[in-house]
Amino acid sequence: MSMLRRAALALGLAATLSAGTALAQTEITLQHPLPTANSHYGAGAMVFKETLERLSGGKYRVTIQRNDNEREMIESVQIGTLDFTITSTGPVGNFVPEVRTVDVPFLFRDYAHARGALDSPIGQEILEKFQRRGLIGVIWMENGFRHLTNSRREVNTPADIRGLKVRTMENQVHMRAFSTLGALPTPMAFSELIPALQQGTVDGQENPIPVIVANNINQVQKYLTLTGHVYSPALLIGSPALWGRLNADEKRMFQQAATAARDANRAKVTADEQSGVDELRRRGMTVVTSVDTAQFQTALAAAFTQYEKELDGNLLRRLRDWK
Ligand code: EAX
Repeated sequence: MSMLRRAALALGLAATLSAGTALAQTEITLQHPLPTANSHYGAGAMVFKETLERLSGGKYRVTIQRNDNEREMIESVQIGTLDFTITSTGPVGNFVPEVRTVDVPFLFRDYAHARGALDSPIGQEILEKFQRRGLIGVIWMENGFRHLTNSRREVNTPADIRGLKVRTMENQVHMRAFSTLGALPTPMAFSELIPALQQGTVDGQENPIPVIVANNINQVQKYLTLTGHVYSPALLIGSPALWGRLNADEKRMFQQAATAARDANRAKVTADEQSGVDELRRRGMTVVTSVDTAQFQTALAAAFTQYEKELDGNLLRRLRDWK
């Protein structure tokens, strides 16, 4: 066979193989509500992408997109038009009621408590409730302890919150807490938050430091009070349509990528927590750091009574008592 013919055959074979590989490739789309470059969700999303592409030898290619409407993303995952979302638990309780339990104010003592309890069999038990609701709860991730910002005044005590129109997530547990404190909770998707603050439709909002920093919320809010009133978990939620097509080995691969994503996400929260408050002061916010959280917990007594009635009291106690 001539040299030319051998070269042509080799090229043809390479083209077929690459086409075959390209055909075998599966595109995965993951959406989350924050800037990918410098946010705690973005850190997780990037590691998920890198880990899954590496472990699958390129069989899976992950595209990361931003979508700041968490309810919309969860609905898309449920109907199978989106493969994965990283979202806070904000709207999740409307799809998986058991998740409302982890949104109770002052439930978790600190980050170690929250991470340990959610990574324990108790947290796994809640993730297992997702499938019957048409979702796959892949892994707990993290948004962080939420703090209050507003444009009207310094907030030092629960009484200072009275009368403030506070944007909350579309989350019944949070809304009850703020109405118990005498605020006017105004639920809306994250996508509507900045315009609402700019137009003065609401006076304040509450979010973890990483979210406030990544979205420059300091540009539309003057006062920050480190209330730490509730720990905000996040989740990697997958589509049953995709998950059902994975074999056991592939599921393990996706789970490995999810674990690596969670660790990167939490590391970014830890870093942002250490530097974020000083950064927000530098950007001009007035920060109240010493907050008597016992006063806030006392002011929330009526809400806690309701939570005990409406939510799974046993699950609440197990999460609260986890050590
Ligand atoms: O998940 O809606 C919110 O306030 C969330 O904390 C934000 O989208 C990050």
